Amino acid sequence: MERPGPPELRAPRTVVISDMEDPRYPIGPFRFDGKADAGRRSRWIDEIAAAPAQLRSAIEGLTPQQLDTPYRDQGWTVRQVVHHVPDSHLNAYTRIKLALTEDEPTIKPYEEARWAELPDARTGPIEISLALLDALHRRWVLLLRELTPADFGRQFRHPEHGRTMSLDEVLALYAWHGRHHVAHITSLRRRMGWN
Ligand code: NI
Repeated sequence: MERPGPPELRAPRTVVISDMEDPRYPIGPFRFDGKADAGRRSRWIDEIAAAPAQLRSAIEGLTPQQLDTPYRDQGWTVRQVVHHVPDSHLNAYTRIKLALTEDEPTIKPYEEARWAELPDARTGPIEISLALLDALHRRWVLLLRELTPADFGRQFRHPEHGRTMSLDEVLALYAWHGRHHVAHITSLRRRMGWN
């Protein structure tokens, strides 16, 4: 994506902006190497368990006007980011339960960008989504901590990706996803000097 600034300082088209400089991916894009063991699963579950408190801490003290500031040019506002996290994790929670109780189910994708434009996500009080995320993650972690290695090998099929995903990959993805969106907010605060 093009960066603002005087023409002479603009990066030529051929220069690739690294993941870490891309405001869309403050902690880098999700990558999964396919490796999972008890230690890694336990760390991913710990990250999921910690996410609601980290999101609370990320928004602490922000004014309504700051909450309605996009975290990047053309991006969601902080408020939309906060509401997006439980929207996404409710879907993930459901997909995991489907994979645990059905044989390689095909899951239902959702249009996350359109969900973020619905009135509750654009203007709703963030406390509702923070409370929703608290309860959801407590329930989710209660389940995840009891799963066996065989359970983590269970899969669902994503109709748009055209492949199956194991619960190991899903776990790693959502551990990343919480940190990813918290970092949108903390990096905005840093850039704006809101700390
Ligand atoms: Ni997301």
